[in-house]
Amino acid sequence: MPVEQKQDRVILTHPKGSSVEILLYGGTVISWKSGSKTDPQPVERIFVSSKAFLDGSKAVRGGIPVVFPCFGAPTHPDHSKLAQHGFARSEVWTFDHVVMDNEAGVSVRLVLEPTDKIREKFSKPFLLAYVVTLAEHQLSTDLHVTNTSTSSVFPPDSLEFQALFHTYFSVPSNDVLVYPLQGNKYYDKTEASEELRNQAKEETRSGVDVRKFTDSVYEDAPGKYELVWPNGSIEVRAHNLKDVVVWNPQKDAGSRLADMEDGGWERFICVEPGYVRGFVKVEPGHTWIGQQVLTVTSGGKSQL
Ligand code: TA6
Repeated sequence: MPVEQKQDRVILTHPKGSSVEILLYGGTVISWKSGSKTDPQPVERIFVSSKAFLDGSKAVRGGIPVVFPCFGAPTHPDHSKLAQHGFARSEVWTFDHVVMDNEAGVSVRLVLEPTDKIREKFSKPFLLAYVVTLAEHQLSTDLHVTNTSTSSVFPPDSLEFQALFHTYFSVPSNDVLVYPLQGNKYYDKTEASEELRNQAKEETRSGVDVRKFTDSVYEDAPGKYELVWPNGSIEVRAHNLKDVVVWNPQKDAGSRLADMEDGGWERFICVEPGYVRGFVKVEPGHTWIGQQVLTVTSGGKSQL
């Protein structure tokens, strides 16, 4: 069954064997199983901590959390009452409809509209639509943000936000590199002082690793990335998402996360396409779309 709706999740199955599972809570992709041209055997590509909460009690530790309308601690006045990474990853989305279901792929649309609970912390009118599309070796996630304001005040009631796909990629070890970030400006959030965290650095490495605690925000990044490990690789393409975050807490920071399984930091890398330096601005009646396209370019069962 290409699209299976369950009480708390939607499961997409591609005719060639790949699959994706989306929790309605947060619209969080919690599984993407796919093979590659070199090894068609589907393998889990997404990391979810075994200690993650999947019952809606808190944001999922792993998967692809949808970060909106703010990344990190809020800095915009419209977001001042929100928690870290905003509300989209902690609200229950609604299954809207099947967008596509054929040999090429399977695609569904979820929506999130303001509830009283959201409006208590975020007063701006909006409509979020999340389109998840599964192909044989590819997964894409598109976030559509519409400013539904009908106000005719001047200046227009614009919607200002940040958005990011907080993708946890499952990898067999920390022996993974991210290309091409050499020469790119980035901000190092592992720095002890706020002054240093706000100081731009230049990436000097050809391939970026996460063997030590890494929390780097690359600004105006290439928009096409390759994650490479000894027996596999995944390409990440981003559209309308000018920045990318690379994060791995490693043992010190990771063991302090109550929902992070022991040693989990050795089995994932977060490469997170987003618009997080500055704010997207959408005028009433208009829609912004941010997309990531993930393609397994090599590796499969043999990588384990
Ligand atoms: O994307 C990296 C980051 O902003 C890190 O600073 C760390 O906080 C991570 O997100 C996880 O955040 P969370 O709120 O899910 O614990």
